[in-house]
Amino acid sequence: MSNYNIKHLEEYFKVYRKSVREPEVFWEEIAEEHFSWHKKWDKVLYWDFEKPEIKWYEGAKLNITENCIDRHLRMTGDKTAILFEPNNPDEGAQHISYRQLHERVNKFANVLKDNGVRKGDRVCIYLPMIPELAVSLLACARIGAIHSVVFAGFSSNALATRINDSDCKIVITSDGSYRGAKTIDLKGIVDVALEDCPGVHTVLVAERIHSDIKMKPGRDQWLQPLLDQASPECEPEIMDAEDPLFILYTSGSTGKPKGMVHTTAGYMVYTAYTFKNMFRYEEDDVYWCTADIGWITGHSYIVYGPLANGATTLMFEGVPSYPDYGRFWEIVEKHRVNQFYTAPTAIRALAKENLGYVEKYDLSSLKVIGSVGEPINEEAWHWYNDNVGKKKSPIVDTWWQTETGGIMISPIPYVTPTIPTYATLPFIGVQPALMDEKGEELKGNQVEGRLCIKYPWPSIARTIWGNHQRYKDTYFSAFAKKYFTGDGALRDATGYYRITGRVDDVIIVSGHNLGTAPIEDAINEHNAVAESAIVGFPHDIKGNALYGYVVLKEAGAARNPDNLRKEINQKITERIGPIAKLDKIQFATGLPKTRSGKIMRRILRKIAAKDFTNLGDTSTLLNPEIVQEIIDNAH
Ligand code: 7RM
Repeated sequence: MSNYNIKHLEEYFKVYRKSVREPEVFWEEIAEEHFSWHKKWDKVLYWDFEKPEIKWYEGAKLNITENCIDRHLRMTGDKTAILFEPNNPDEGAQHISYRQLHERVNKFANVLKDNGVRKGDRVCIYLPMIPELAVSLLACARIGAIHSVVFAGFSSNALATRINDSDCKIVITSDGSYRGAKTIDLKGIVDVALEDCPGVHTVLVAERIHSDIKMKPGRDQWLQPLLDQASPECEPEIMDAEDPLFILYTSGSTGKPKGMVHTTAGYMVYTAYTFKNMFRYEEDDVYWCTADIGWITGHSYIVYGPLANGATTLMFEGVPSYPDYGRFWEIVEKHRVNQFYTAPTAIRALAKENLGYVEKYDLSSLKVIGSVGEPINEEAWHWYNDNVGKKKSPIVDTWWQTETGGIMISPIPYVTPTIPTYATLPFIGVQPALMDEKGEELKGNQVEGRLCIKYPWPSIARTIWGNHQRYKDTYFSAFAKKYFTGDGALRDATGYYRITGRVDDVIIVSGHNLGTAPIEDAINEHNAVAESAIVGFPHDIKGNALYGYVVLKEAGAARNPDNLRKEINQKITERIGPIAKLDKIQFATGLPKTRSGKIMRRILRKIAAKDFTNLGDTSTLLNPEIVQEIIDNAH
């Protein structure tokens, strides 16, 4: 037996040891017993972290949508697969059964085929959190097309970059989206993006807000009439285990976003297995992850992981503050939600509001509550534990990344004792290592270093789309034969892990990863700007906020500084999106630089955090005098 469902701490340790001693035996049993295959693998694992190259279940044949949909039809075809809760509560929820999902996915898949999409083609999806979003991912997977979802909060510029990088010929979008009391003109954003995307020949448009949009003849088509005419049968394309399933972009510390490539079999096995264990999902549970499907959390733990387990997964279109700050809890009560998975930034935002918004609702259905996206601070952890979990539902603080595909370090609820701010123990099959600056592994407990993983797990991203060298440089070069996460972590006396945060130039703002370089590029596009540097500083809701130091070409240009600040943020909104706007902008006559010309961000970070002591050795700077000027003008 494969221990698919871990129930005790001793069992966890036993299975963990097995997964480390005999990883291939272990992952073979999991794959064999819990999924359907057209053909089994020839080899469970091939790996080489130096090349790097990783293959799981090589030779196996499958289609992930058969595992996520078809195989549930006979026993639980009428069970709700997707429970859609719209932005406006008065619109009423939609229950989409597995049978209905099957039909909708097949029809959508046929529409894609009719529009020339073939196995291996890339399809860009730019949709709000409506059922078509989940359906479109699965429709791509049905026919072996590679989906590339772009979060619908990104700007036209960011969208165009992603469309072109993966050479998408087709874009799926909607007329617009609802966001609380506002609407957003998604189709307008797509239209602007496509001015720079000559390769796109087709745009399929879902109708959501019934706005008056322009349809470009020969390129744009309304989705619904095509779906109405499509056949509800679509034979799944039989895929190889290592065929790409999707591309998802994530920001790096430098350069353009990285298109992380996830493949089929390993991703399926790992997301399904982690979903089952991290949320202790049982037959009739209603599971809700508040993330957007535009991020990896939504891919793995709204769509693929839950559906592979035949779960009911709730999809929420709206925001936590609309119609009021009680919305999350109203939804939990209304649908008797059993597992609730959200981000620390949402917890902190809600903790600021009146407790009455939480107390008003019956949250007794909750069994497990989760956190993801950034370190959860102690205060937020306690608020969540006391007011949402009522000190009885364990908090699963799940650490993982776009690149890891699934949860890597996390408590298993009702199994692993939790401590605030600790992600606790590695999941089955995950072998973490903490490294010192010299590249030596820190053995034993009570150590702190850079977090690496020394052995492959099934859902590790296999490459960066179109740039394998960058994949190697970013993840496999800092430490020999190890995957480097970019995070720091400590291991306490009992072997528990606590993630301390990024050690590179990625800043996590409200749970969104932002690279400093693209933001600086956007600022530097402003005519008045000579150069700039972005750092993060602590913010009580967002976790981190952005602080920009901006050097102007002519000092006098800051005569109307507030206006200039607005223009700079406008540039950022255009190039990246509103999530990357700066909270503070300080104009400076120069930036502290090393003799080799590198900006000393360490100093700028301290100043932004109002920590003016211990700025470290500034004598090696090219321009040490600038530091005092920057301190004097700091906000
Ligand atoms: C799932 C996701 C990845 C980065 C990662 C960390 C940070 C995520 C936690 C966390 C502390 C956590 N993917 N991070 N979860 N830090 N505790 N539980 O967020 O690619 O968007 O971000 O997020 O820095 O490297 S992601």
